[in-house]
Amino acid sequence: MPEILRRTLRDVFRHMTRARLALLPVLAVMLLLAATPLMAPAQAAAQAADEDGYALWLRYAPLPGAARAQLQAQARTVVRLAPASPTTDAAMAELQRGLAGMLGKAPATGNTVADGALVLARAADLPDTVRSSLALADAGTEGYVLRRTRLQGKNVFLIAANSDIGLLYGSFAWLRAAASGAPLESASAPALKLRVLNHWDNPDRTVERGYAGQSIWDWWALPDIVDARYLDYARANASLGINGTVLNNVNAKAEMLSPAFIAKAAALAGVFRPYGIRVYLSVRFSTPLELKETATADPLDPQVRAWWQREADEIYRAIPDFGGFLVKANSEGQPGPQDYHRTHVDGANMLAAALAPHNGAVMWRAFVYAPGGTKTDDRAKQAYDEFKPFDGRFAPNVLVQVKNGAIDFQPREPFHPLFGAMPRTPLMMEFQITKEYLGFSTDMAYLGPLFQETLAANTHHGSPPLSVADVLQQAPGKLTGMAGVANIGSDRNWSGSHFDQANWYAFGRLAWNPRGDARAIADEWAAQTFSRDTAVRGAVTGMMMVSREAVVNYMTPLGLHHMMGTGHHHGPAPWVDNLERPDWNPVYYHRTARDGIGFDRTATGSNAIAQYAPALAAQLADPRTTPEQVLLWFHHLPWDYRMASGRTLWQELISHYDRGVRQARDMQAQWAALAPAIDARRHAETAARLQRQAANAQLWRDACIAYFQSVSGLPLPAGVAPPAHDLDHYRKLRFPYAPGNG
Ligand code: GCV
Repeated sequence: MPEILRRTLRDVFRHMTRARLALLPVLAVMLLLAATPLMAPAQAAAQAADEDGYALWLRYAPLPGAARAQLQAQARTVVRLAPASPTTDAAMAELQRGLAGMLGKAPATGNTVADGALVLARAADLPDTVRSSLALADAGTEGYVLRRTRLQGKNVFLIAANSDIGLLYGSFAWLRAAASGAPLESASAPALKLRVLNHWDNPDRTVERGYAGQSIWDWWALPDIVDARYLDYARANASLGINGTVLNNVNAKAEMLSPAFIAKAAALAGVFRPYGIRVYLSVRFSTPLELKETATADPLDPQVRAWWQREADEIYRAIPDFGGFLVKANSEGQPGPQDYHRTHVDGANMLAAALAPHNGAVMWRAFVYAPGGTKTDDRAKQAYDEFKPFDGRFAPNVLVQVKNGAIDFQPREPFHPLFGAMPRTPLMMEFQITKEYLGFSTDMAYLGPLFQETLAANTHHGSPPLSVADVLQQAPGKLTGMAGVANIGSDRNWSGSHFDQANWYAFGRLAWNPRGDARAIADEWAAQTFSRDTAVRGAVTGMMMVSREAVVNYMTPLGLHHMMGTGHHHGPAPWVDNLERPDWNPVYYHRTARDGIGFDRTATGSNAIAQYAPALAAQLADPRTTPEQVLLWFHHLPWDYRMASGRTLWQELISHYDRGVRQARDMQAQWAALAPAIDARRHAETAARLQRQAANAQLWRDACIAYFQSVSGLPLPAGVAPPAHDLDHYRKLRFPYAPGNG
């Protein structure tokens, strides 16, 4: 989009009053008309067919002429030298599907090597000379090498790997490169072993914090009726290298381990197996007790241990490659070993013993906080306090699964202090892909930058200092992993909005390579999902890269956190101070007062900074050396505190809220200008969401400023628009049917 149009639009939006926002649809049409001539005819043609988003990034859209001819030359036939298996069948089918889409015609398949063949071969299927030129040892058990080479005297393109699943991943990588216009030759292997989605799906098909319809698991119909969609789910995940799925909510029901549900899980496992995806279950710690099969759930009780062993044996009879258990224990009212005066180690190791003979793993969550908020003066400290002393005491098949930050998936959190603090324990990252606190699936917030920011953070532990990504990989020979709380549901477009698909995508790509670049991932996704055209994908990527920061700005800038509405977590409610647990109240976190704002986590406050490595703690002890992005997470500062910009904290805070609103409006305008290049359906569906997002941004901005002003007593800086309503108006807003409270 040309700069002049961008600036004009920005000014228009900036000066719009709320009443005029109603005119946005009209403006969108005007923009559409105005922008049409800016697009090349080819782009305009590309928008013809409406799309519903079901195909995700696996659309395999027809390639433009030159690219098509080039690709055709690399895949005149598709040849399988590897033996037939369900997994190589899947690879062949995907290559056929992808090439048919991109070239307009599926190439012939066979097993005769000819010039221009695309060849699938395992190391064992290749002559020594070719094998040794490929450095396949680096590919490990899941990686691949994509290389032009000579084979049997012919020029071929080789997809090579040490295993069938490597061939499938290599096929997806080859198709991704072809679809997005990236170099076809590459080699890659995953950095982490377990790359797992966590579904928070309930047996009644509600989804806790789900904003994409119902659960995609039709539990009622399973195992007899197996929806074809499960296969597409497997394809999409395998295309990213995701190799595990926890089917049910961490707030688990005991029935999930009943024979009926094991049979349902087994049916899903059967669909996923060729795609390298293992099924896991979240388990309720008190299951044997609740099913009335034992008199206690004490992890040291022999009968309880025997019960879990029998249960594991039974699961593995039904699902031989079952992945293991995910456990939320002694957190938010869930049962756990502490109910019997036992420890997290006792609980995790009991389950680990039951799974070990079958090669299963326990993912034991570190998201714990005490009932009543009584155990500590700062909820942010509890996980570290409880888990750090147990470093090195968990069984080898236990991973401690740690959320990216110490509170709860806020728009921005500093990395969790446990990363780097438990060097003798495999720590597994837990990100939230579903956007519980970032505007559900209505607001656009591309999470790639959030994920990358955490993974790249310097823990200051180790020498040389380890990043969070290094920590995830730090235990050679041990289990490693990354989990993402899924944003997938029964909605036709899978994720509730088209752009939320990018968060699933980014999670998968970063689970494969935690050092990946969020912008490059966005660009790759945009090319496959919308258009290969440089200008279009550039504009889409530009919006995506701003979107999460926009949300931070209009919701919780400068390190503020946990200011959302009660229960459903939609909308601003910084004033809430009456919930039974102190650490459920927003006022507990932002501590707005006449004298200033922010949570003092230095030595004069909760001293949570001491949980970080000394060099980092020293940096965080001083507001001057604390990054402004997280300033109020660590410090309570006076309103007239001077920021790096020269503005006071009060002025700066307000300027962030205003910036967030502007950014939301800018995204609307940028998207409007893309109308000629995107199919009408996906364009309109996204435009409607962006309009809602702009209104949501305004609501957050106005409500928060009204609240802060009511406490600080300060006048608004000159030129700042007052909130549209008084504080009472915002306090009275209710959202009784907000989704995701399943
Ligand atoms: C599954 C937050 C969410 C809960 C979620 C919990 C968790 O508190 O609001 O819905 O429960 O995190 O991660 O266990």
